[in-house]
Amino acid sequence: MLATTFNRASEAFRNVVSNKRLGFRYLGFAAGSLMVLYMLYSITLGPTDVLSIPREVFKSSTPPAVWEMRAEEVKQAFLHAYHGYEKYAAPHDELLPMSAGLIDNFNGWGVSIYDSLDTMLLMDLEDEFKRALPMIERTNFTAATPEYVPFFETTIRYLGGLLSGYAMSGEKLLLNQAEDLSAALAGAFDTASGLPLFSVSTAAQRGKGSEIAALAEIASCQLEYAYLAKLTGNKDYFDSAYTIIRALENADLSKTGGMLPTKWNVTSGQPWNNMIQVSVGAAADSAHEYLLKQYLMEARHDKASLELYLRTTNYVITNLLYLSPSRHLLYVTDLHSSSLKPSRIFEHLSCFFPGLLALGAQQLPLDRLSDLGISASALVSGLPPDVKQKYYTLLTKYNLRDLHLWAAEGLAQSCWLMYADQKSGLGPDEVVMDIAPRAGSEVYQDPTDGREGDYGAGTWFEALEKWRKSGAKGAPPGTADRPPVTYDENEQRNGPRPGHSRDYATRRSGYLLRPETLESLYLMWRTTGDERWRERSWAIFQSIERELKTTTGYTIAKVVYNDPITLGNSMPSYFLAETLKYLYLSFKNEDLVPLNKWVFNTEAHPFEVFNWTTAERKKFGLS
Ligand code: DMJ
Repeated sequence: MLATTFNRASEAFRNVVSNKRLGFRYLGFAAGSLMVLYMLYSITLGPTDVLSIPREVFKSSTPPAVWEMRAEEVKQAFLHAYHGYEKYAAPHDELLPMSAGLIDNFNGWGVSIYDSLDTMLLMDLEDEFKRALPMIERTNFTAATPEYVPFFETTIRYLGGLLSGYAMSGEKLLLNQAEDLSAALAGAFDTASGLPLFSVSTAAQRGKGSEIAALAEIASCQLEYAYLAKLTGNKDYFDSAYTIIRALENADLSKTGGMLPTKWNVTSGQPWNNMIQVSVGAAADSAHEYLLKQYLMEARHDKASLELYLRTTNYVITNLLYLSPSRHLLYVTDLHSSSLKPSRIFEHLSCFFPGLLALGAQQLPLDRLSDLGISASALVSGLPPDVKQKYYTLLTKYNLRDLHLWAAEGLAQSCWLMYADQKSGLGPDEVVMDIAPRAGSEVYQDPTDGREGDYGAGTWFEALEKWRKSGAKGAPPGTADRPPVTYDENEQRNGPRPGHSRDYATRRSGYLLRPETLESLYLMWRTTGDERWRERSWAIFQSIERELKTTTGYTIAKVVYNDPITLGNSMPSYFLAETLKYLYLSFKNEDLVPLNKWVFNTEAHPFEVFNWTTAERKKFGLS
């Protein structure tokens, strides 16, 4: 708006100068006003070459009633899966759908029941919910077997399920069990730093695990424990959550340019820098998610979490995003060892990241960070000068909200194409992107960009800089719609015909019923209103129905590109907690879980946004 005011002022200035009837008095006045306006403009917005590109929002022709029918189909899918679990596997952990068998792979307390509670509540499945309660009541979290339980998985699935089940139903049993469970898990925090150990004996309340631990496993319980503190008033839970937040805040991140590395020492509470890896995929993913979500869940109270979120997302945008050589697919990868070289592996697990960026771009005033008392210099303090320079360039040349959204759009599209490229319509778990175009392949011409730059093997941000400096014409690199590239049988076996490369090779060929892509497609649709994302979710759901439905439930695929695909024998509990929930929410017209009122934990269990009261602040020692 100020930019428009500025343009109008310059126009007025030009008119004044050209109007011969006006004397110098007026000219002086106009020039003075212009100076003041310009100063105001530069202070508020910074440099004048900030890029901002208007975006188009696609509306699909699918009528609302059809979306409701699609949501109903997902509900039926959930019922089919859950009834199969009840019939063949309850109260054990998970169903083995190909053999009508069962498995106890997550403590043997019936993880599928806990993970399903809030999905049932959202889908109005009262009978299933009522049948689940007695099974939950019977769980004894401190029984002698299993001897040790994994802290991270137990927290996100069991504790998360109990807490959101309570938040959505008010059923006191669920809160009581949540308290019992967290008391049983207390031994996990028995480290010098307060960062949790990998596993814990709930009977002996004793933690166990290596001193060197994965980021995701030490920093993905803060939402659950802060929420529990809010519900119970118990300071121990609050301390558990905040010890982790403060450790991340005070860690020395100079070796990784402000980014949280994947390995940490739980004794010192510092990053383990012997073999550095930075990533938003396996071993790191949910820790990044929780930075933004902590800030949102506590009604934007904890500025440190927000600063860390901004710092790490800016790091990812400038360092971990790349374009594939021919199709210019935008992807996120990880960097290894002291040279911090990209592995070019693109994981399904990383596909939560575009949704996170979209959520942040919707919920935060990214282009007016000064409103939150955050400056560019605060985000780079303590970092080496070359890194500072990079951040400075990033933060001032671009509208930060646009930048996050472009990254979200490009990544969400690549995540979707991993599915759409396969005949089965199901995406593999990991691919490795090509560095250079394959021999014989022609340069892919993007139909909507209308132009194709030579972006080389550098980062996306470098390509973006080239695009900006050459006039920023067309869509930013990697963001425009691209068509799928499906291989025929011969290409699948012997490699693509010339000019038909997908730009990647499959590294892990299974689709494990994972939610990340569907989670991002849901968030992209809800936060931008663009229905392309919703239609893509529908296409994936149809593939799941066609390829993975069994007589007892749904199963994973071992190889997504075989024709017919090769099936595995597993129905993970996150399929009930996350995959089907995000699908259902994508097709319901009503916004059942408004993103300004609820925050999803990393297992898609929604917690309600809350404020700390004055009494709680005093009790917990919050400023
Ligand atoms: C889920 O259990 C959680 O989303 C976790 O954070 C990582 N991914 C799995 C499912 O893929």
